[in-house]
Amino acid sequence: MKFAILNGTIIDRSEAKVDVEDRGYQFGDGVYEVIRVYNGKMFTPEEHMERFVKSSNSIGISLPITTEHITQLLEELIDKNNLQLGTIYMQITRGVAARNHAFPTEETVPSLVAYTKEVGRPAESLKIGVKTILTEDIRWLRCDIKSLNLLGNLLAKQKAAEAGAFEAIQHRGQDVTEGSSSNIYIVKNGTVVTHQSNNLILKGITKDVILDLCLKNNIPVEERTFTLDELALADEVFMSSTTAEVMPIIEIDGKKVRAGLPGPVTINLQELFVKEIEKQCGNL
Ligand code: PSZ
Repeated sequence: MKFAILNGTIIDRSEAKVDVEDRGYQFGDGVYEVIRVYNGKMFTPEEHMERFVKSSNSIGISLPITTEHITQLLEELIDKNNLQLGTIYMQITRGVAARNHAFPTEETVPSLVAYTKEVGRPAESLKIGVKTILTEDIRWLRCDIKSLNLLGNLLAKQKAAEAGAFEAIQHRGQDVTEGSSSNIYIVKNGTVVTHQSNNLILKGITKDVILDLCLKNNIPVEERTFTLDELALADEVFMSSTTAEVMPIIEIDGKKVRAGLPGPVTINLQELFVKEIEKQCGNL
């Protein structure tokens, strides 16, 4: 039997249901997190918890229980579900109330849900890299909030899927922002370049780890906007996310990057990233 967390209690997964008037269901009025689990241990849990609080506070939802309590419940959930390698999905919504755009009264209790999923590492893709497509970024202007409203991201990812690609790289006019569910990097003359963390992208936890690894290993980094032209002329391109880790990009809109092979800086960062995982969660 599998378990899930519903409003502070661990219950049978199949009993974890919310009302049709939950504001998450009707409006996408909530925020979420996806946390990686390796060897039954969460990777960067504090960082995810901090972003969860930040996202949720930015839309005026306060967590009904402390982050320490949530973390403890998540650890218990991993245990009860015998999760070794996978993810935790966690979301909070403004709760259940009669449908109305304006926020409900103070007494409305937020709905907090979490469950686990077994997910392997994308070993083959990490080795050979993935194909991507380009698409205009049509999302709203608060992409820094990890909101449940993902329609723009879904449409982008679907376009990629239909083209047989792994990810869609989004751009606002000439400026590259981020993937549909990842951050995007180019490497030029040994320097790693990625969009600065502002309202136009999600501040990836994986991105933070990668930038920290660059700093500690004397790999030059620039956090700034880069253009489609720079992307086309890059020596290497890669993406990052909680499940994709440091993923080489070998094709963009049918054009090969570096003759279709992952580059040395990308491979170096992959190795450093694995060491960081092993430091926190034990050998892979
Ligand atoms: O399983 C998956 O496919 C996942 S788990 C997390 C993501 C995908 N993506 C998170 C994400 C995102 O949705 C957007 C729009 N930008 C960047 C990221 C990367 O964030 P982290 O590194 O925190 O996962």
